[in-house]
Amino acid sequence: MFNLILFGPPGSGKGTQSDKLVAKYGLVHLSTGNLLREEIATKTPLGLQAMGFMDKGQLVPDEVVIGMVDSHFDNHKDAKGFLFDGFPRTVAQAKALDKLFELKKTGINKVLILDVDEDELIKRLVYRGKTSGRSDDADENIQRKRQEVYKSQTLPVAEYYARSKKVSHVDGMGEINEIFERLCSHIDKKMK
Ligand code: B4P
Repeated sequence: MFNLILFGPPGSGKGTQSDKLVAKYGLVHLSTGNLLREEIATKTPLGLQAMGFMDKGQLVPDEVVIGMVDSHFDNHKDAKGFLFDGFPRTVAQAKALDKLFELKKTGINKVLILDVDEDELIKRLVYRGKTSGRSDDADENIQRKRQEVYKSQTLPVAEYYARSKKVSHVDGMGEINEIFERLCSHIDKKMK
């Protein structure tokens, strides 16, 4: 199995790049953001619980997200690998993923972190908000809150993985295809 984590602040392009990466490498895309939005769209109890947190720019509680990832993992037993997009977002989630991997006798091959300036992040999210219809894109205060949450709760995950020497930073500024090529060059080196 080849398991990749794509990491970065809200608006860094994780979703955008994941779509291209899964198409190229045939990995199963596991985006917790997309899974949560599907739960909201179908008005499941989990979705209704998650919506209150997402609309305020907060993270959804760990136990909710971890349970969702567990079942997604089980639904793709024959996968040749996973691309984790937006997960893990807390150290507790990273530890839960380690346990899950231990059970499945697999592990993380690479963690790629997209680095993007904060002004550019806000600009992208404001622009996305004009067309996405996403309630967490609705105003700049929520977006600033999401950047704060990233710094306080999600950045420690990067430190957690830095110890395993599987982490590389990738410049996430510039054209989408240019950034994609940068990501691919790291993955190709690791797959050789
Ligand atoms: P996510 O769905 O993960 O999304 P995101 O962080 O907002 O955006 P992403 O980085 O994927 O950016 P995108 O490609 O769209 O999270 C949403 C919410 O769900 C979280 O706030 C949280 O509440 C909840 N959640 C999700 N996972 C969770 C977890 N594990 N634990 C707890 N809660 C969780 O790019 C942004 C915009 O920029 C797009 O419009 C795109 O077109 C544009 N763009 C991309 N690349 C560009 C480039 N190079 N140049 C210009 N524009 C670009």
